[in-house]
Amino acid sequence: MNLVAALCGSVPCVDTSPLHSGGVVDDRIQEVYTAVFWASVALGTVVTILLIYSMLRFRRRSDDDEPAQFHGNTRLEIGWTMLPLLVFLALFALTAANMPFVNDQRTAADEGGNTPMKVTVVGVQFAWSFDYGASSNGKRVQSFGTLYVPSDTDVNLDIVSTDPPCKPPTSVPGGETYAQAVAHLGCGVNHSFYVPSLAGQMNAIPGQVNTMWLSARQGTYYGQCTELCGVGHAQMQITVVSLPSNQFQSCVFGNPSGTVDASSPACKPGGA
Ligand SMILES: [Cu+2]
Repeated sequence: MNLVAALCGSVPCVDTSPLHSGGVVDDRIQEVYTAVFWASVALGTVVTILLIYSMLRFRRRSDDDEPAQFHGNTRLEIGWTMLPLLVFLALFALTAANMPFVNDQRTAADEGGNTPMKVTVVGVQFAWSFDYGASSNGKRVQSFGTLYVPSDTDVNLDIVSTDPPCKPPTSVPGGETYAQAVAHLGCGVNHSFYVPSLAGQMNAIPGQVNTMWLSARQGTYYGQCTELCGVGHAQMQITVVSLPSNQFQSCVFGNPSGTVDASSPACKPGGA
């Protein structure tokens, strides 16, 4: 049982720990964090041992005890400058080398020539909606509160915000993505999309399209808006349901009316 579950007691409670990874982006973030953590533990241990040794070995033993007088030690000084610098540069290089994977949306080149799937995430006071594109009859295919994704599949997310009096558009001008059409409305407040088990957080800012991506192993994951956005901020919870690919297709695109019916068996984990 983890700490969160222990704290919840009899209250319904979910695991949102980034330490319980649900996909490759969080796997990669954890690899970097683990390296930084153990480097910090090793350095902290060495410094603490040296500190305690120096305090005991070189302490003043009586009131008229004069400490040894000396000038700097060049080799020692170069050593204690270079060692932290090298550690710092190594951690910087490790982070910089992994940032493009974590930050940059997937391209066709990453997907063997196929265009990666894209979902537009719209933050409004006080809910999230998810737009999967237009159905064959031109209607936008959207779900509310829950993001459905095919399992182990790279999904690009365009993150936008709009709030009343603006309404998310029902159709999109040619040459624009749905996210750009929402951003062009230019109204709203800041929200932030964060599902810790899957990826880092990304702000939803009026007038702007922010991008991220995730890939989720089969399962259900939970998140929350992390930008205080008004009185209903706490209600802005996020559920991500990762379904086998064919089940995802029938859940999101299987309904002739173009709406995603969260109560249909196709949209339930382990359902039809
Ligand atoms: Cu919010």
